Amino acid sequence: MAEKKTFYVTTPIYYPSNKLHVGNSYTTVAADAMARFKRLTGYRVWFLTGTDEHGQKIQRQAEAAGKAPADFVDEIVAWIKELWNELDIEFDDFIRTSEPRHKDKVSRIFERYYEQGDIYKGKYEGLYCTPCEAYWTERQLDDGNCPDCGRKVELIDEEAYFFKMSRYADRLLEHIETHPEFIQPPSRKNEMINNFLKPGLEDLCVSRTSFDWGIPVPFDRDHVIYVWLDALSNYITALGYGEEGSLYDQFWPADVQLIGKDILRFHTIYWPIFLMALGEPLPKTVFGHGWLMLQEGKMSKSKGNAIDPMVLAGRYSSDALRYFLLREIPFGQDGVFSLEAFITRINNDLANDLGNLVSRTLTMAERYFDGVLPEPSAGDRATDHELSRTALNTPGAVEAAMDQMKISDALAGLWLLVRQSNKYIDDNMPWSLAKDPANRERLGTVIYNLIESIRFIGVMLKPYMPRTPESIWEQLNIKADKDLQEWESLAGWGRIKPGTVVKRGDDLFPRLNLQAEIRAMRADKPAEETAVDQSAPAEEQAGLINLEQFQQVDLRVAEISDAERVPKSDKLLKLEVDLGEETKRQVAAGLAEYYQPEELIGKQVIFVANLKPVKLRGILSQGMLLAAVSADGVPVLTAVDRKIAPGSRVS
Ligand code: ME8
Repeated sequence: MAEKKTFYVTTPIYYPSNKLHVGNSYTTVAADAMARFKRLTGYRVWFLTGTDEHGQKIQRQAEAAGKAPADFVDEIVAWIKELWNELDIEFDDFIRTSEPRHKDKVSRIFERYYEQGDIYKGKYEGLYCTPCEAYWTERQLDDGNCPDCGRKVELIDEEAYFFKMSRYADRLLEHIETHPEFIQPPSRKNEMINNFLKPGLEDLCVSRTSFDWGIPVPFDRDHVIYVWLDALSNYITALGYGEEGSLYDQFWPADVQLIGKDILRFHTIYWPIFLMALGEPLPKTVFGHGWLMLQEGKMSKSKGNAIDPMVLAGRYSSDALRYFLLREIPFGQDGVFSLEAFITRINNDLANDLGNLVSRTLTMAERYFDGVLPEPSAGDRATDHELSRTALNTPGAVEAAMDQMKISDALAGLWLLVRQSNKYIDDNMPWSLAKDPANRERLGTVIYNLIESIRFIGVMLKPYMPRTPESIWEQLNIKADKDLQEWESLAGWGRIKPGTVVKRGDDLFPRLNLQAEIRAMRADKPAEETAVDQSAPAEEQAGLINLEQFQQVDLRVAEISDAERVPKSDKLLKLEVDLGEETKRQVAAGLAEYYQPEELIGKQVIFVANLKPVKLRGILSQGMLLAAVSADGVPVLTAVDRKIAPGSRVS
């Protein structure tokens, strides 16, 4: 049997200085999705994460908490592991830089640099940002402050060891220029070249004497090794670098090292130079993703304004949080985390699109076939081909996107199949087919195809939302049939067996009430955070509404499927509109003077779907069509720019 291809993916190792926030979870969730995707598609994967425990910042925080650094970090590391467990992060190894397996190797690496003349002893007089654990020159400061975090820098004057970065600068520049995949996304490459490499690399101070929470320099124990040299080495020490027959031989160089853009300099300048000095190959790709911001600005552990991922996962499920993080922001760009956007995604993509597809299909399978999956007939209807073709093409599209680290695009591609499946229901109207026994075979084919499509979706969802497929397998009754859950099973259409007894389960994602969620989450927040939102009266007086108020109106695309005049009324038309729901809605609209019934049929209009029903001239009206009104009072119906599935949300 051929050897499996390997895939090594890493996250930054986080400072256990405080609980992690949703931004740190973002990197780890992305790495986990990548790792799971590669495992699913046949790779032997090694996924490493961990904690960066040394340094002045941690030592000071431990002191402030009245604890020894080791005890201080132990507690936070336990919490971090619990968080990863909660978010279904399936790492293969978790490295702590305080572990002997790491410390011993870093000492040896440092010694080797010294022996081969990469490190020499000198005196450091300069500026240091403790929160970032970074050295700066006067010229690099931003208004006298750290250019990365904006905080005050400290003047340091101490004897220290230096690494001769300039020895490797030309080789690094050449590597970056000849390996376009090394720094991703490509937009970040020039920043590194122009801001750091081109102006000339200064030697890097790689030891400190003013504190002792670190790995001692083996031959000069008053010094501890600079925390970034210590931390960056984790990516190879965890693999057992230097040991005979270790994982290092199988997995290095890393395929993707995922980091936030804030630490790109450390990973694309220092790290490759440290590796070059060891004569080791460089990682294939270092991917610097964007920032997840709050509406009020940057989130940060030390600012304490962060959103607790444990709370979000506990309340909304880790699958929902993972989906949001991976789908909302094109990987690489900055994005905003807001509860509104989060709940809206859950409602639209997870409750409406995915949840409804599964619950509608299983309800119909039970109602029309007692849950026994019918045999499909080998018809050649265009709609069946369209569905199976989309399903068969989706794995390739998802894989292509993942290979370029376009995780959000991968999910968008998968959702095309989800939506296509919903459209398939609307196009085939199983509830109409069910009315006539002559259509029984056709009805069976439609239900079969939908179930098979849901199976496809379940398999492809696994890397992103590991729990939801389990619930789908349960409902499809294929929990024990592992073959049907594998990526390879997506190579052919129609693998789920007729006769399988499916059973509708709980809704995958119940619809949430945005207002209620905002109120509930706000109740958990400290007063100063809520105060921001209470400053709105001036806006309200000016007649403005906020986003939440707007979102109370459920606007949908409705397709008019029938229209007729109302006897004895000049003004009213009785319409039937399709909102993608199982039954159509009836509406009485004051359009008879302006539109002929025939011209309305097939039109897609914007529709208010959550208006209280009323009776007009004895006709029940379940919603309202939106129209613009001209100066002389003529209503002109609103339309959508191009055809879209009935029921699509307008927002
Ligand atoms: O820098 N949006 O650790 P750290 C997106 N120990 N990602 C964010 C984020 C945000 N708002 N905030 C943080 C360190 N991150 C070092 C790393 S590696 C050898 C040493 C993510 O705890 C992002 O990936 O400050 C960033 O690079 C990482 O958390 C920094 O975590």
